[in-house]
Amino acid sequence: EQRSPTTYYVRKGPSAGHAYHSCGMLFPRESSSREIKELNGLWNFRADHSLNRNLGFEQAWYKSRLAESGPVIDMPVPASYNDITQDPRLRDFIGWVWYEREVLVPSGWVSEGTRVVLRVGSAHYYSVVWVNGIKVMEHEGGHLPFEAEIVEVLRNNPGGACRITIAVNNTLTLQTLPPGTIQHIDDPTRYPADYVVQNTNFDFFNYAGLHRPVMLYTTPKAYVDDITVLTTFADNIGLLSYQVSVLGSPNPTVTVTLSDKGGRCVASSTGPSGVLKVTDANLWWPYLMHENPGYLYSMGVSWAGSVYEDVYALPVGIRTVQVTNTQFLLNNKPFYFHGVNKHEDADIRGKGLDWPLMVKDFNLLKWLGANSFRTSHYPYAEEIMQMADRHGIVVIDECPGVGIKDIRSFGNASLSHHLAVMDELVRRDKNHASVVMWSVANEPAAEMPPAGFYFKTLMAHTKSLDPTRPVTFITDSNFARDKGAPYVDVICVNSYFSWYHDPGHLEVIPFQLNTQFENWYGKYQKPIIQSEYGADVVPGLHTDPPMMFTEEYQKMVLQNYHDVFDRKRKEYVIGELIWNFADFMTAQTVTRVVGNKKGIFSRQRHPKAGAFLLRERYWRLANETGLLPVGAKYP
Ligand code: GCB
Repeated sequence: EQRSPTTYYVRKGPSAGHAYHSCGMLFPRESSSREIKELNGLWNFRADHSLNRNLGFEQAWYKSRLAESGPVIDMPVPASYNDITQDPRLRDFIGWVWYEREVLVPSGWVSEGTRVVLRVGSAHYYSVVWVNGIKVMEHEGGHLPFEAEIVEVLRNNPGGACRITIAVNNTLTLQTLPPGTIQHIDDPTRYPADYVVQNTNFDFFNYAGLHRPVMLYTTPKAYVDDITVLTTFADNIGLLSYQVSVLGSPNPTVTVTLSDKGGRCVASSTGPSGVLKVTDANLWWPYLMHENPGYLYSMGVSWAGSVYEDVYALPVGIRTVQVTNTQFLLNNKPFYFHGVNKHEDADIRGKGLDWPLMVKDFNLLKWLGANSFRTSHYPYAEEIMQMADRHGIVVIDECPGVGIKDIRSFGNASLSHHLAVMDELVRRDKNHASVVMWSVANEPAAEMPPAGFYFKTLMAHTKSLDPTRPVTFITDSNFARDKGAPYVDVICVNSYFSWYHDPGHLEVIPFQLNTQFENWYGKYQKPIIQSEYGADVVPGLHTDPPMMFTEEYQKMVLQNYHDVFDRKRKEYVIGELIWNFADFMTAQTVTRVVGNKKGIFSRQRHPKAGAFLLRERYWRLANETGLLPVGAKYP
């Protein structure tokens, strides 16, 4: 574990954490054969403030209780640690922090025939995990889950004691996703001694810590490891082809049943792969496109041997996705994205999963009449994806490929890590009906020479992982020079006319936006989504005529964009996603006022004037483009 002083903020290479490719990553669910113990709540915590951030490893803090090696504070999980205390050194901390939690495991869990798995929903960004002082896993990258079997370790420690220690390092390098650089500044005339900063190229605060639930769960020793479901339909027959992988048993007898919402079994099959046929299938439809959106069946997968049996229930929706030159088809009907970009971001908890916030946000989406969102700029919590499935909110699922601006981040090490992250993302989210497209990056330097090979490889790889969904990345490059665009299925463009370009000049929008669309469509003949547009508002600022940062100005930007969208959506524009759903925290810069204020809701989720404008529009669009009876009204 020794780290040399010159690399002291930097952890091992990205490849270290990817030992789990061949396995599944099913969301833990209780069943007659599986139990769960959530480890949310208070953990012990200490940031390693030593000069090289390496004291925790040198003194092996994982070997005994964290409180024995130094002072600890309470730290809630899930949450970012940054905003929990009043200490600016913790808010802006760079390096290793240590979490610890002790838990008692029921004796039945350590019996023969049971697997106990420790699962971390996400940790930013590099983690090392010990149980009772024994290292059980390492993982590179935030936003995605990782897990390890720990039953052997528990068996060595009678009495059920289980001390979990997790060291988390938030540093970003040119090879991580997102990328970043650690800069050491050695200038005693201008900076304090040992001065280190983390530089990034993305516009959100670099929150860190254990952001999602940590849990222990059990399965039988032979268990359902992964399920893949592909769906289609013909007339009124729904077809689900499934593949189940069972580990730990040579010849498992797999039984699969499909139950409708009322719990009635509508199809069944045996064998590790097969096709389920459902007559009079209820398709999965987006919110506001159908009277009964987000219809989910429950796919019960079980296998039984002479000794063990395992049962797992996976929610599945039946739907198809297809892209033409001018349209995005869901269940063979044109779908128009009227939605938002979001962040996992809120006061105090930062990027930590928060149930009240999550439900509030879905209620706001529905109030707004939004039928979709993009997981800008990283995969969101699985709990959020499940909500999207159930409420019929369509998702463009983005990986953490944000801020790829340095040419050194297009090298082999970066690419192979990026491919591995797509493996993890597709493995986690492949069965979500709400996910209709993968986004492999946001605003990379796509005009640089190596970008062509990089994105060609990345998108081909993603398609090989999932041949059923279109793939894209979000661009802000020049249409003629963008080297990734040839490989996308849908062009997704961000632009901020009258904001970053021609600030204050609303009158340029109709011209520049029209030209943007004509250029991209003219070159590629692919459908286009306006994947970001917007303007900052400090809530409560008003002027007439509208000036930048006022509520009136944001409304005028939106209105001007909408006029062009309304013309172009008759041709090839297939969606509009506002930047942003809510205000969010960023690094401190001269262009940010305690964070990015482009939300149509404040960070506390109060609407600005733009929210009401968008609400009228989205409901009107739903009436025009959905399949609801004409005249369907606000809720
Ligand atoms: C963008 C980025 C987004 C920023 C936004 C802005 O193009 O994709 O991350 O927050 O612009 O407000 O500048």
